[in-house]
Amino acid sequence: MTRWLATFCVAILATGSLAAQNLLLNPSFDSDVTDWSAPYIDRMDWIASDGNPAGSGPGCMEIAYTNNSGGSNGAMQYFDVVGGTTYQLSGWAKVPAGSVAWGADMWVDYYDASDVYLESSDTLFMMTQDGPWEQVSEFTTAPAAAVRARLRPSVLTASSGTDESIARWDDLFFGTSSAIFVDDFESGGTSRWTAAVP
Ligand SMILES: [Ca+2]
Repeated sequence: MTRWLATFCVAILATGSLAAQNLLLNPSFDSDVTDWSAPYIDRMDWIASDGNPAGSGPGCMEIAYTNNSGGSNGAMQYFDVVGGTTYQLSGWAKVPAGSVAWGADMWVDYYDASDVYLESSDTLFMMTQDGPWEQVSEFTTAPAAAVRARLRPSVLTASSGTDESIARWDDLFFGTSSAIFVDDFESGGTSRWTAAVP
């Protein structure tokens, strides 16, 4: 066992191949919101300092939408994916003071080689207004025909009215997760782990 573990650790150090690759550009918003677009919301702004929830620089993205309907809308970024692959998406979100939003949610839309829409995956997060940063994490599997995806970090708007529903996002990740450790304990469960000696 000791020899196996030592060999394994050397292999990791030698290759670094277990590091997860983030398919997103500018996922940490440390200096701006470059590489993200927001054609369907009222504004997308860079906030210089609102803590650093996951260890990146303090900059984050703020999105706002005023056509409140209880639905969601947000910023977006396109990138290539491999059909049939299971990806992990994660990020940190909050609803800042002054926002009427119910929360935040993250959408992934998949497209085929002809740029035809295939399907979406939605992850919904209810959050406390003027609350702390909260980490969100989910898995999603690209349809077999998918070659491209669109990630949409969004704000879940209030049910009605035209006050700003605002959410902030930071430290986004979309990519293949670690080949070995697929449970970061976000669910509160420990079912993937064992304390017994094999
Ligand atoms: Ca940041």
